[in-house]
Amino acid sequence: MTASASKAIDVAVMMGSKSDLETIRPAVKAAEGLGLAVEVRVLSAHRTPDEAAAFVADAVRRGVKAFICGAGGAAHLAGAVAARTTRPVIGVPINAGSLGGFDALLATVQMPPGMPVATVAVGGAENAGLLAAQIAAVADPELGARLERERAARRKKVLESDEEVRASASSGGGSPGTR
Ligand code: C2R
Repeated sequence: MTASASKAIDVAVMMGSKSDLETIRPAVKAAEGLGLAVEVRVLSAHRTPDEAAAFVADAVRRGVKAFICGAGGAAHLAGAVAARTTRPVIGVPINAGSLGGFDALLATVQMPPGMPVATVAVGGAENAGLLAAQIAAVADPELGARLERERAARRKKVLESDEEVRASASSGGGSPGTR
């Protein structure tokens, strides 16, 4: 067992293939940016079912607060993880083929009663990271405060854009930032 294998984890990020990595990366960035301990694994319900199940048990033992599972096509990973734990599972459907991610969306979101998977948009990894942090924040007021600051920063950005667009529109100029 490596040293990292026994460390505490807040969020476990799993993906069905290394080809999903770039799509899932914003989940890792969002969760780590909020100070959470994240472990990232390539594990498949189809191709490595035993290793995936073993990791779920290990992550639970290490205190994981939420799982994020990204997969494309016949995306069963989130459901397979949900079947093995009552910790919250967030599914990220990934556009990995000819159906634009609609296949993965349906496979992830259409869980049977009793096995919930909180499904974000196709490719919505950033929201998955934020949602995992919101789940963890229920028992962590400091994390909750960091999330409030993150929201406030987003709000400020939109209001600045609004200001900029209104100023350029009223001066009859072209699109802001292009002049
Ligand atoms: P490859 O690029 O490795 O052929 O994988 C992966 O998430 C990926 O998007 C193609 C797609 O297959 C998906 N995959 C799943 C699962 N394992 C791999 N949907 C699973 O367990 O659900």
